[in-house]
Amino acid sequence: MKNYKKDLSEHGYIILENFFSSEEIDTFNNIAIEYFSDERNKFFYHNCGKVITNFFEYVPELRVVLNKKLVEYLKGIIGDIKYIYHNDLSYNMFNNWHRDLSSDYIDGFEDEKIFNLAKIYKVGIYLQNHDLNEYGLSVVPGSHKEFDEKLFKKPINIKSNKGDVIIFDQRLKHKGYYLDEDDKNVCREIEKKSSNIGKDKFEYFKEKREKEKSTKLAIFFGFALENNISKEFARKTIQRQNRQLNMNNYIMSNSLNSYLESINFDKLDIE
Ligand SMILES: O=C(O)CCC(=O)C(=O)O
Repeated sequence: MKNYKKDLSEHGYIILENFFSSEEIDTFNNIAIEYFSDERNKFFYHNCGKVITNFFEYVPELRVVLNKKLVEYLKGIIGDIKYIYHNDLSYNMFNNWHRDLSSDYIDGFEDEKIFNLAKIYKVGIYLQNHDLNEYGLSVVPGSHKEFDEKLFKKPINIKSNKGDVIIFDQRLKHKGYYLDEDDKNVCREIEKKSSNIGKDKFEYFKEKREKEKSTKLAIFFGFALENNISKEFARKTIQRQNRQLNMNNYIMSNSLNSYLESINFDKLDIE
């Protein structure tokens, strides 16, 4: 029997294997591809991919990835967690090494005392297998407890399967698939020549990834235990998502609000 609570606290991440069926993931994958294929839908270009932040609002068909069973599991492992508005769906996005929590989102995060108080987590769901490639999530185990990056252990690449749900502490150092030197050269050329850099990079890598059979769709969403750090993170997340989606403010729709109530997932009170 796995001890998820202990593993999450020790290593900074856990994997709920086969949480969704392969058929469910294929359905999510089709919904995501269809959403991104329609230029009228809200999304933006980022790190060579297409991304929609706050997708629980704009792609309601995908709300089911956050369901009652998952919320119960997460509460059982972590405690009285709250919805913190942080969620994105991405298509072929690159991501180099980073922690999700930084002084951009939390004042004073360069202070080790504040770092140690963070109780913010993330769910990652990849909509394809990553058992035979390195395009899924890589992490530095234990780095969520290590303020000083000089003391990090060796990174590992997680071999996830369709249906697995990855949960990690947002202080954990992690990355997705990143550009190699050839890719970076292509990007530089596009940057020199293109009048629509984001779109042209996306189209170039889309074709390349289709040929290599490495098309990647991924879903990520945050949640947290209630404290002032989580509140600040949620407030800044809403501001960032508004900026990314060219919106002045965000008021949750009644339908998302009712959905969260139906799965017993309270929103973090950020007033
Ligand atoms: O793109 C990935 O696989 C990793 C995503 C990631 O790094 C993030 O959501 O912070």
